[in-house]
Amino acid sequence: MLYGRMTTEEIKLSIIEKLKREFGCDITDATPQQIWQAVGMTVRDEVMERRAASHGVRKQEKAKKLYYLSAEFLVGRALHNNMINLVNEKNYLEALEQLRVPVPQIFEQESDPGLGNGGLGRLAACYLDSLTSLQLPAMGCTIRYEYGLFRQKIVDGCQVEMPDNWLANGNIWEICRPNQTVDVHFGGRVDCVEEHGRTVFKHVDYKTVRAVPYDMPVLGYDSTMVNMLRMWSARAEQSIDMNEFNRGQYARAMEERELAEVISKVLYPEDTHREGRELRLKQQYFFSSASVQYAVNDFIEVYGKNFDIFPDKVAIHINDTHPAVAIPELMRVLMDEHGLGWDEAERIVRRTFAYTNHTIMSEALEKWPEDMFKNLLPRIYMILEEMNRRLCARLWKVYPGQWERIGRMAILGYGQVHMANLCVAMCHTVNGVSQIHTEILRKQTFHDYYLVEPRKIIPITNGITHRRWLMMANGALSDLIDEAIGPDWRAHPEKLSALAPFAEDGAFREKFAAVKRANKQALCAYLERTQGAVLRPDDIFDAQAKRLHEYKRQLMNVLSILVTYNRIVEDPNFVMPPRTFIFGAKSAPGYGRAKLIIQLINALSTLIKKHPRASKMLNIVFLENYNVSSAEVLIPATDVSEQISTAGKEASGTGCMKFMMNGALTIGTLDGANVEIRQAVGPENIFIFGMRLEEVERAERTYRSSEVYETNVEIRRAMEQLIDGTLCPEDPRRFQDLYHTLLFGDWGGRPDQYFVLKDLPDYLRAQGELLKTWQNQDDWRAMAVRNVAASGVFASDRAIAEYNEKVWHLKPLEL
Ligand code: 26V
Repeated sequence: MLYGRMTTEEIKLSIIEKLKREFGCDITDATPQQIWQAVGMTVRDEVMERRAASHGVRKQEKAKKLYYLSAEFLVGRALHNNMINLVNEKNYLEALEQLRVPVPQIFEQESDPGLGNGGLGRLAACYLDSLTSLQLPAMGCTIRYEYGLFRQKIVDGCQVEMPDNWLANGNIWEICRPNQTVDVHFGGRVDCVEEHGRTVFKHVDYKTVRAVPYDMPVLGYDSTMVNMLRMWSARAEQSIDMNEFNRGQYARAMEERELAEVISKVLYPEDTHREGRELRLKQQYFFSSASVQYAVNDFIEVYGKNFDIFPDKVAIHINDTHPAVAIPELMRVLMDEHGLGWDEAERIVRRTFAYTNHTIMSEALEKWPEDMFKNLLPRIYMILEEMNRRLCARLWKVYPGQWERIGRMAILGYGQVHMANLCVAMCHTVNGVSQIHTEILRKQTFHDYYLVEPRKIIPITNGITHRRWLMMANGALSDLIDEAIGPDWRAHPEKLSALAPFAEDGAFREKFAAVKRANKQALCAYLERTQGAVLRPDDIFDAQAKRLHEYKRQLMNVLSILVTYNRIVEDPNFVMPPRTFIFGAKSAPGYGRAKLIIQLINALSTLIKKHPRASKMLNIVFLENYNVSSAEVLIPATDVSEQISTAGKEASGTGCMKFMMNGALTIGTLDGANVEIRQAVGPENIFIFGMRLEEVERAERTYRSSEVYETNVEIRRAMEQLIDGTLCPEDPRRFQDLYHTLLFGDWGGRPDQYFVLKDLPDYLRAQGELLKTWQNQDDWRAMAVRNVAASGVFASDRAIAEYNEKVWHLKPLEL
């Protein structure tokens, strides 16, 4: 337990004091934003006190430190989370209540940091939370994107991207550390010179971009330690060109600065043009280089230049390939800045880095044109050339004469730089994020490597932090769990298993249902307030919330709803339990078909609303701008979790775990972590349908979508409605592309490459089974309780413990 926790009285006084000092007002005339700031500053005082108390201990103890490099950290709002992790939530909520502050509205004043896009980024945030809670020294490293990804608006059913100005009101959590600024060099050329009888490489004529760090404290639950999320911000070397300015050339005076600083403006800039691709590569090198330089400086401060022990004191984790340039960057720093020889530097690098792969979709396995890479990062390119030469020579011994295979495994080849190959060749450990995904990495994606080093590729199934996704997002369920099994599960989430017997307890099930119902009402209120949507809280709430991608098959969900709609319209006696489908999804701005699917969801929603009888049983709501904060309201209110990707395509999925932990039942394919969810909860407590991986592999050779179309009347009907004006009377051709790709394919590709029509009949069957179960609420609730009870293994504390045991070997800091 902690010292110095503020009492309710102290909190009240502090808030009032801050309002007076910072804004010159009292609580009655403060704006909600000002109140939020005052509460935030009060929490921050406690956070910083903790940080000050634990600061320096890692260095004194000479403990190993992890740098977790990730292009994304979807951390979500910090205020409430910090209250919980300070184990002082009760006092804060009490104080706010006594000050008559409307709590949810105040929490909503905080903007959601736009530092991520999807599962990969949220996973990184969950992992920082667990690392800290387990007292493991770590630093998350990323870019301080000024405008994040984008804010999604739905206008006339279409996605419109707006800048996400998340820093508009400042960011009270961050601490700028200008003294730890480092320089990152782009362009120029490399000169070879002889110095003291050895060849050294001098990078000259480069452009410098300054990397300025901003740190956000990350608290662990009831832990004395504070880790940091370090966000690098790009600054020009010179803020303004005075010569140009004095000549009245104001735009030109600022030009250099704008060009340098564009690096930290947005996450995943559009890469459908060369400038965009180059900017992404710049971003990757920018934060990877800054992080590596910092890690080395920090190491030297504690251990001097004793680089032999570098891998015993520093672990660097590459989250997907985005930060892969950190690998040659560490080579560069060790050789060019500290004079190590190649062999020595390579030995250190190989023991330092580990890599997680998050997707097998080929378009996401990053490759860069060699000429672009060479122009932008000439010294790094040279290092890759040498690395590649040595790699191919080694592979030649294992695979003599097999040029094609060696070409597939090479870092440089066919005019491109292969980032995944770089990672697999140079990291000591590579992991997949679920069992099935790891099998695919071993048997397909990295098979050639697997044959050479069978123990390098290991499975570590993803996890989520139960602190944010249960304790914080679902306080009522958390209290109910305490009542049943005591509060031990909060520090040890695996103990949620003790809840299993309560599935058979009628009184408990009633209370459980009451919590769900209250959460559904809260979601209704939220959607009404934020986007004017009206929902019926007694409907089945069915959610598919994740990035929009064809492999995730939102389209299959839509077609299934359309089939149901047709059944209702055609049969006046048709009845079913009323059901609201909630979609939350952002599409990549340049991904036209994904955007079209968003339009289709909204068009079907409109069609249903127009039909008096259908609208009594069906409702579709598109949750605008799905993000961490709206997920926190959506997930606790959901009854049915849609996890319906084509088998083999979803690396893991983590939404599935969050829904499960909040008592939703899953309808899903045997893909990603669904496989493990089924193992954990038992096949009778989940609705599984669709092709298995082996069947997908077979169908890849034999499947013809036209067969389904020709033999299944309901599916044919729904398909025809895509092109006959039913869904878009003013533009009947609107959805033609979707029809066409399902039946004929595109760019010479296979029709229906994600097997939407193929799996649709079995999906409809599973939906029927699900509805039958819903009719017996006792059964349904018992199943839901069993899902919560079985969700403990999906806590990120378990995942991080596995990473630490198998990959990082950090020691918990005792304070
Ligand atoms: C790839 C690309 C490709 C070009 C367009 C922009 C863009 C942005 C991000 C990525 C990488 C996405 C990788 C990712 O988010 N993977 C997800 O990782 C989760 C955590 O492991 C996992 O649960 C999901 O299954 C996986 O899709």
